[in-house]
Amino acid sequence: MTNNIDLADPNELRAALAAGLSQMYADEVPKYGHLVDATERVNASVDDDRDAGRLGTERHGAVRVATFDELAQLAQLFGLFGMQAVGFYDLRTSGTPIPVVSTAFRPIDRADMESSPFRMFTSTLVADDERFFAPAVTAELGKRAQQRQLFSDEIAALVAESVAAGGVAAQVASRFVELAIDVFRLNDEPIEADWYAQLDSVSPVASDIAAAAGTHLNHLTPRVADIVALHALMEDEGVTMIDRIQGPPAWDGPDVLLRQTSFRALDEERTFLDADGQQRTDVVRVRFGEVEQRGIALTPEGRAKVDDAMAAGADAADESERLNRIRHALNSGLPSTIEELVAQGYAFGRYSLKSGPIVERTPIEVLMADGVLKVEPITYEDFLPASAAGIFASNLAHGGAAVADDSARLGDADRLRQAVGTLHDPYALYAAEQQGSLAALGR
Ligand code: OOG
Ligand code: NI
Repeated sequence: MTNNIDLADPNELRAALAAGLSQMYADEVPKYGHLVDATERVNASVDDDRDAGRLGTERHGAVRVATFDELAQLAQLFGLFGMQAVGFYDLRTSGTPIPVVSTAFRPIDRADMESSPFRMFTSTLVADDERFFAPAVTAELGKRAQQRQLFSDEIAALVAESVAAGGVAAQVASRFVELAIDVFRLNDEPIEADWYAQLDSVSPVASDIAAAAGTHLNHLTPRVADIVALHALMEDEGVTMIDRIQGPPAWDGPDVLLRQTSFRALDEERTFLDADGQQRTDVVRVRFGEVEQRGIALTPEGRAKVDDAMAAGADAADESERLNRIRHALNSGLPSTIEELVAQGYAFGRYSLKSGPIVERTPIEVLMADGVLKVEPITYEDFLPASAAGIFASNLAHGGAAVADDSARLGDADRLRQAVGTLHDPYALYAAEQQGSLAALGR
């Protein structure tokens, strides 16, 4: 039997979700509106046509959940918006270990990304990691997780129906988007003060995630064409930014990977419930504003060069020294043109015909040298664990308890993979896109 219900286009659903979340976040965090406005001004003044068609609406969000079951629920929800899980990030292996593992939900096809460039960095608390949580705390986390509900009954039913139907019925699309946005709205149920404090002493990320009754958007990040200009503009306009721009700085070659910076977490009022039953208002600092600039996607070889360069800056005396060292290492470690980066296997590019025809069996190098083919950078659509850890850490009120062993626990990658169904490897996606561009030329 054929199913004749009319399904909504996931690209349109995703665009509506991104726009709705942006509106909601501007209401919740007024400085976000300022950031978006400043980003638009910088983008209008920068002469760079890379991804120009999508810069205005491009955002990534960040959310955090308490269990792998909750992650599985979000994977279903995001799947209906055309967003798949890509990449695994273990935030416990960083300078300031955070007790979460993460992935990013995003479109995996170029055309879908162009249509609506929205992604969600999604972190899951590893509640049974005994390096962070005493057994009693793990048990309590588990008990409370059973009781909390990310989804209202209405959206839970819509998700189940839609998954079964292979998409969201067009006639319920706007209600579905509205309810999905509500999943990420800050909820105002009072937070148990003692439980909050207990988690907070382990990590402020743990208390943010697991002491609340649901999840909420942690930040929403616009993409800017010149992050250095944006950082300076925000400071000029009276917004204190963190002092560092994370990620590989400008060098002789094209922008690579991802650069990010943020403004400090804002004091926000929350209602707490004391043990004696009294309610009081207190201030927390967990949400913030972040902005990013994206460059070319790198292969594992290119990535290793950048990681080495970043390490070369690690023990510099100050920020300008750090940037100089990294720049120097990048300039001496990598070729500086897109063509060479791609040809030498350091970066991913999209080949297209510049002036034909292609004589069969001519090697790519010759076609490039003869000006028959051209190559454009494939944009890095993912995240960087060191920057993510830096962004988490620079905005926390405190670092949490010290953890002696910050190695990865491999089993948790498998748990994350199981929760999301399919976990895509970012390198494989970029490589397939490059290969696809060559195949399309008939080679
Ligand atoms: C996520 C931090 C990481 C990024 O852009 O790297 C992140 C969080 O704070 O929940 O958003
Ligand atoms: Ni972010």
